[in-house]
Amino acid sequence: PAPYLQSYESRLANYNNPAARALLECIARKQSNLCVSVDVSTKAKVLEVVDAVGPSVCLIKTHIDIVEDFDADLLDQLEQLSKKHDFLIFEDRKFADIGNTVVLQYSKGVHQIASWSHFTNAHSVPGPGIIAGLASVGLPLGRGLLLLAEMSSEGTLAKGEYTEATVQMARESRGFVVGFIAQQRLGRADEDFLILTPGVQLGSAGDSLGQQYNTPAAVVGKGADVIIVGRGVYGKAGKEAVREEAERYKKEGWAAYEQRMKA
Ligand code: BMP
Repeated sequence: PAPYLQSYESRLANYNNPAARALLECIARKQSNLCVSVDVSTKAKVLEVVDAVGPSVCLIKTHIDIVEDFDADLLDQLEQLSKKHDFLIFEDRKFADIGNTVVLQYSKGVHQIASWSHFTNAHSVPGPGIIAGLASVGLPLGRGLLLLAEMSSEGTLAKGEYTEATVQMARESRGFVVGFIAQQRLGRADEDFLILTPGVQLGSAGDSLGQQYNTPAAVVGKGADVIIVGRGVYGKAGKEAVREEAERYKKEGWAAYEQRMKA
């Protein structure tokens, strides 16, 4: 069968990148293909949500630039929580500039993303120089890159030839580019890329600003290896409700994976 129809453990053989390997191992160990997107804007709230969902996730996705009271202590505490609960970290930075600029944005500034985030992502629109730039910083640190090949939002231009060209760019940098942010399996049947899919929620079709949702079962059925859920989890009121919701998505995501393996 195609690589993506095999178990997460067996797919380890297809990856040299340390971040991709650590993610596959974590998914298998925790039986979780859930990534929670923690899109909240204070340090206390970030840490509360991460502590609540930590046991249920393989990956925490951040938008670190929305945290009003960001400081280095937040990064220390995030790292402690990642050890306590056993998950990896993905800063959803969506780099989109020339190679020289993204080198600086990835390694310097207030956030120093490369120093703490196992994964980050980039748009392919500038061309391969963006990958070369990010790789020059990230590869020595064992980081992994995801390319935005598709988006979940209504009217996205990331489709068709753009998506295909993005897959081709990934093929040419396989040591660092480990997969895609996408809505479905991409690449040839004999290729193995990690597919991380946002726009996932149970019981909502979308929001008022163009977001479009599918269920965990639907996206895993189309090839998602990791489901990314934001408001569907952190949007619940209270730490206990957030914890319960994360467990619910974890179970849904894993059941869908087991279903896919049977196909
Ligand atoms: P929510 O589940 O609350 O709609 O959040 C989705 C998250 O995934 C947001 O952080 C958003 O930035 C991100 N995202 C997305 O929704 N669609 C994409 O195509 C790519 C993304 O990174």
